[in-house]
Amino acid sequence: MKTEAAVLWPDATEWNVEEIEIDPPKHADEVLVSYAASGMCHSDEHVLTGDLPVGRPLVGGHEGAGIVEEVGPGCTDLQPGDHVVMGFIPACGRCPSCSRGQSNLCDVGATILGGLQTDGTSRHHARGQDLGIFLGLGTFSKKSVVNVASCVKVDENIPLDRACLLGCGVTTGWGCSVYAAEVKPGDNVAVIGVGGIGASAIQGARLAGAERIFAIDPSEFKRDQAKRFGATHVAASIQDAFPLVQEVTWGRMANKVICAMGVGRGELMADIMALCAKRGTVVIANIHPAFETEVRLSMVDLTLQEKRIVGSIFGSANMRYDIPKLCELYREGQLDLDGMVTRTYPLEGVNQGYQDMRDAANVRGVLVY
Ligand code: CXF
Ligand code: ZN
Repeated sequence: MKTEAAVLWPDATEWNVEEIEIDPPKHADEVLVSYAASGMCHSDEHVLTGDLPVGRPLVGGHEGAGIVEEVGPGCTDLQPGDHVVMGFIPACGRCPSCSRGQSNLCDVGATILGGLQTDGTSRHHARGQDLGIFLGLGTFSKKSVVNVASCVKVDENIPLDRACLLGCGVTTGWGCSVYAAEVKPGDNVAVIGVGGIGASAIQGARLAGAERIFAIDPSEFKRDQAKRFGATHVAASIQDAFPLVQEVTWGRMANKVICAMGVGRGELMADIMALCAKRGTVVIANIHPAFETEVRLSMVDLTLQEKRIVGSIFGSANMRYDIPKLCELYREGQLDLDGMVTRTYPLEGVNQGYQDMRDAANVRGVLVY
């Protein structure tokens, strides 16, 4: 069947929206999903810039939600009509990581990252070539064939153009505060970068009972947005944040620091660590350039003050538990997804959406199909 998708071709510097051909689901673990919406996460931009080296041609997008249209032969996990949010890392439920309750590190994720189906073939084609689908999803397409391990069934009453954010940014940010940083009531928390992840980390810190939340972003618009999600203090830079955090916490600094700026830079680490309290935790949720190996860091600071640096992917969350839970928090008015969506675009507006992200005009842009 034919559908429309935003494709990244070799050497291209922007997304090309065009007609592509999709095969039907071939195996019992494959389903055809008609996407309703896709968030525009920074990671797709990292693919475009090469900070995340992923093979091309590639259908972009990995923050989607939609309705199952067709299931593969023998599939019993899902049925046509089911509403699903796509987890950007599949959770097979059987591998050692899933069995241990760490489905964000699922082994199937490694096979799907390259953008093919688990049997190593492709269901997506254009211009006589096979197409990869980013993270096994390709949500910058109106339809896609995906693995059941990537799908989380959700209640039909959650709007899909909001639920899509749970497939990456919101669960990542919320989980960074709640799981990776383990924010406790009364903690002082600093969140660096107020995009989709940062805005959600602020909400997670608020829900976990943080006393003060410092949001750090050079954009005035984003600093203003941060306040609506629960930030108590704002600063335009890490350097500006230092005296502020120092003064407000009587020199004790932030118990938890969450790095959520679009692209991390190793040379900033020493200044980031200076924001962190004794026995505090710095969570690295953002992407650094794939080949960066150098970091400016005082190692003695780690020993003498017992500071910790923790990496986190997908907020260290378990999507089959956390995505339905976040749907409930949204329904109960405790998680603000509506405020996260600054602007929606049609699929053809994908390049405009990313330009708006570069211009810091979006907390999150969403493509609505
Ligand atoms: C990223 C993390 C690195 C691999 C690609 C996806 N996370 C979400 O945007
Ligand atoms: Zn993402």
